[in-house]
Amino acid sequence: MATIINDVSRTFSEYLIIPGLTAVDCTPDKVSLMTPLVKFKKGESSRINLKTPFVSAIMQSVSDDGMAIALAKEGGVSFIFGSQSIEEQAKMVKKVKKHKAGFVESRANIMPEQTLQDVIALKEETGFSTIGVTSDGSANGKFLGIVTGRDYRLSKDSLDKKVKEFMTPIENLAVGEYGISLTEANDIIWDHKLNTLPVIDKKQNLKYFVFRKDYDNHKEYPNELLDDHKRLIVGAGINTRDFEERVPALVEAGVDVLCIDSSDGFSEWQKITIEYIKEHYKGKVAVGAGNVVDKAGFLYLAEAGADFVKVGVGGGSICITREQKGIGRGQATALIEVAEARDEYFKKTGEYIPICSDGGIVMDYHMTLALAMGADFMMMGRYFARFDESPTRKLLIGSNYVKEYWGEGSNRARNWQRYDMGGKNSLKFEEGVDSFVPYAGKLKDNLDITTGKIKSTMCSCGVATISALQAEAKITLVSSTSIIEGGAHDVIVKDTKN
Ligand code: RVP
Repeated sequence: MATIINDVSRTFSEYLIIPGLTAVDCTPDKVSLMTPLVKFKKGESSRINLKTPFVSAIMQSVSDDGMAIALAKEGGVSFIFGSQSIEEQAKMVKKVKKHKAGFVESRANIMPEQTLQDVIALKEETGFSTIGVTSDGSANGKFLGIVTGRDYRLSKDSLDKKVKEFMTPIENLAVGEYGISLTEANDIIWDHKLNTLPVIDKKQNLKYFVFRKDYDNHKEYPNELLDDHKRLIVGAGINTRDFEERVPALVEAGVDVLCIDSSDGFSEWQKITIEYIKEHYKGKVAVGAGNVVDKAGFLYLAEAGADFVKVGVGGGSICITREQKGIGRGQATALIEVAEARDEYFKKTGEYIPICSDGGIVMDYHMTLALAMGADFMMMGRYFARFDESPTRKLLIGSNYVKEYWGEGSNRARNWQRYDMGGKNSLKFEEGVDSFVPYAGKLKDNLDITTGKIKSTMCSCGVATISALQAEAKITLVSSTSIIEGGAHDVIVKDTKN
């Protein structure tokens, strides 16, 4: 007979944290969110520690090189999506590793024959107000000029006016030569009173922009996550099919950490993949595995050699795996069981394997709950998809801006390897949806608020580190009636827009 677990499996919203004694010197500025990314032995520390306990999801609509740069600057890591060609993925990894603080590859570009209408559309779609004009409209094409809000007047100019007629052409611009240092670039910006300095190579191809507003950049990013060569740290998703070709290309590109991306990670495929990486790279590149939802799944991947284990099946905001296949488990219950298994494993073997809570985070307090329940860090898709830095289009729907967000199991992504059960190479049925999420602005601004809330809750618990939170937090189940009590209730909330 099948094993029936009669305990209900639960989600984050069914729990709350009970405050502990807050000491006078326990203030948010003293709270550290540092947390291990990869496994380590008792008495040692992890080779990579996150300074913010967030990683961005291995998804087309979330993690490209732009997101990876922005998140590493804030102390987290992006796992660049694997549902693209090996060459394209390796190229993105390289871009992150080559990123130089203050030098930004242009993300909004246009051709001279395009029109003012196109400029306005591009500005809306990308959110960027400085647009590079290149011969082929690419970020590294032959540089011809720039367009900013100062170059046109919507009240006077016709929408079909050609870009070449109103752009500021290269002849009228100060430019930096490729190879210039940030200090030199900033000197030109100050001397010429510029807002933007285009940096071009000998063939006049656009390489970067340096923005005046990024001056003193390094001071803005105290949590920046760097490798031994002062390059940003980056991760990448891999699958259990083409790893023998993909992993070498990613390692060659400089990837710091890999993660096997699968909706169900309790499989021999994952063990084979981990063993290949361990045998060929002897620990030089770390590899996380998953996803699992119970002790058995965790132990299997831990014993196979995983550097971290990802927890969660079916909880993602765009995920319909539970409806389609009937597999999964409430995220909180899955996390609690795996965290217990991780602690037991640590006691027994002296090896601490970090666990990552993946999917289903909706409210900021869910993050603190996940950490308190034992997660070392969390992977999020929806959260990051809402920001300027995610790779998808920003659209105006009705009177609200939204960003596109689609699942890897949707027809749009066609990431069949993630859902592969060993059969033919195709997506037989969808396990994800294509959706919109409310646009939320810049990653940094949102992250500051979110981490501020986490730190504040930790102070309420009287703890200043994630490990202390895990050891000391008191968590309680809540009834559905007390969930209502948690929001504004029995009052008429004022509409602050009026
Ligand atoms: P969320 O943060 O709730 O949006 O969830 C993101 C997670 O959902 C991903 O990290 C991944 O584990 C999962 N995912 C991605 N695509 C799909 C799908 O199409 N079902 N699910």
